[in-house]
Amino acid sequence: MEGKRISNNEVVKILEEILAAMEIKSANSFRIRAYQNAVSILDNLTVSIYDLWENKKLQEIPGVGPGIAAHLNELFSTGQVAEFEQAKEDLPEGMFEFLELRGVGAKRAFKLASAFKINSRENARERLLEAGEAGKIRNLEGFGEKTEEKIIDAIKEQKKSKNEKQRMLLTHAEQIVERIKEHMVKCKEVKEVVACGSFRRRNPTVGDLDIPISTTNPEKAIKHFLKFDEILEVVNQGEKKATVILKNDIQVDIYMSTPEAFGSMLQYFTGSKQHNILLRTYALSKGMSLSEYGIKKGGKLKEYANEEDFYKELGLPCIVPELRNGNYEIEAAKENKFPKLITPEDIKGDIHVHTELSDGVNTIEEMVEKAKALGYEYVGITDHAPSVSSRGMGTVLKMVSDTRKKIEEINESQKDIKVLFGYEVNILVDETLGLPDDILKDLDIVIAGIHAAFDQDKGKITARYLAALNNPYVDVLSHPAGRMINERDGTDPDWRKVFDAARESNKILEINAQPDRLDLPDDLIKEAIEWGVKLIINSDAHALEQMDFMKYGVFNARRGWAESKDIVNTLPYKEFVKELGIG
Ligand code: DGT
Ligand code: CA
Ligand code: CA
Repeated sequence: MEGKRISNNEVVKILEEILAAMEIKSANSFRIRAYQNAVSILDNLTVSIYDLWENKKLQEIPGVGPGIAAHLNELFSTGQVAEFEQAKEDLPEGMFEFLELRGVGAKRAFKLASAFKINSRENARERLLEAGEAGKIRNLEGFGEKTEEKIIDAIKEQKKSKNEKQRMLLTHAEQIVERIKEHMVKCKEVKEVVACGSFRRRNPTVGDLDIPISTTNPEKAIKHFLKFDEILEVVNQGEKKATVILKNDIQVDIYMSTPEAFGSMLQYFTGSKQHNILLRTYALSKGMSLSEYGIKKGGKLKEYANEEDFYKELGLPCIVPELRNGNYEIEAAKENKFPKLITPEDIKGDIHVHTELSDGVNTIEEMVEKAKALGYEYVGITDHAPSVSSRGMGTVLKMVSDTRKKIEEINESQKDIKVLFGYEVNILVDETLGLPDDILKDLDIVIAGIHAAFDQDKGKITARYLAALNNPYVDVLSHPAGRMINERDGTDPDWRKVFDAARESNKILEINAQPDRLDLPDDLIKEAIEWGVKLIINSDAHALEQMDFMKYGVFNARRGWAESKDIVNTLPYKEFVKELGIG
């Protein structure tokens, strides 16, 4: 098939625009849901959608049904979709430029473009900014002064970040690294392929991939690498290194090394830059100089096949990549005072799991089966609490008792795993919780979390957290920093007060393992531990595959210097329930 190559980002943007048009026109809500689902899946793909289309594999993408596949087909063959063009025809075109602004959805975008007659995309945001700065947005129905201010900020922010490329999430980087490795091992002369840089340090986001390759024949290995079918453009090609851009816009730097010097290469390209700078200073004080080729002592270069020997030469134990952030790790290494970091195998259970009873996609039974397959001793089913104000107390009580009964049945029917029952309740703006104490007191687990009004000032956010921590039935504070990577910064409470309150009331702070949350962030994990606060790592899975996200939480905890004793879900069941005061 010959078509018009369109990048994944552009495809997603086109679909998001059509979704907005559907919303304005109040299209069938099932159709909207199906589209939203497909868009979020396509947005997370690391392979080229265009390539899948070319190979007639569109329908193999989960969530892409025949309808969307037909639209994509039309898009790639003709460059547009007739139905989309029609749907957008009578809408002011400027509105589509507003969809990427934080806090602006389809309806607001439509209202803004209509009110100011912004009918073309050209200069649309500039025109909206002008209207905002002239104080005209606040007068529109449903807007107000605060919203006006937010829209102005959002436009300015977007202007700033326009040329800053988004960093990819660690999960996406992992998939790409796997495919590169799969390709490289087909070359006989390649001995080892290790993705270094921020990837190896398990940074939550990765800018580009840095991949040293151990080989006996650099020329052949480079040639082989350049045949990788996801390469869009070769930016730079030398005898021992190459830089390419992949079709998904990711940059990959590869470096060839002999097996004898591979350790030095790994050390150098793992970084971080700050770690390397500090290490170099330390080495200089001992009369040694470092490079990616080895260590020079008295003018003589010595090579290292592995990193252990490289660090040993400096009189240091090999520092784990997650700690190489220029954060006292060299001091700790000098004194051999390293924490024994937690590992994924230490985790004995996951107690933040959603099911179809709220916004998850699987049943309780399916999530329990998955937890068993992961070898856990316990799993907590903690859906978002049903809302008393919208459903009424009678209905809520019935839902709670039905769910409890179901979980009791599962516990009676098998002995492999203990299933705990609880809810994730909202910490509301008025500092109360989403369920009354009468219900909370009978639950095994209460997880409290902020899900709205993140941008309150420090005092108010802190007060909300303290109120939740002071409730005797709350066990865990979920995703405490409220950040969404690449989307929003999150809350900024007075952390010392939050940590104090958690420690004093014996409450647990969560390390949420969702790859776009990783919340608490690593620096706060380190601080919380120093402050004597207990932590738990949860997947917050909304589908059974997401229970595998646990490892990202563990990586993040390692970056925060956490040992297994700092993380309560490394405890076996009996001690864990004692810790939570269950039973
Ligand atoms: P990224 O790609 O932005 O997520 O972050 P990194 O850490 O992967 O950084 P990158 O790709 O610029 O460089 C890869 C590694 O190369 C870095 O972690 C350490 C090493 N490196 C880069 N620039 C320097 C430098 O100026 N001095 C030293 N000593 N090492 C450097
Ligand atoms: Ca990098
Ligand atoms: Ca790089």
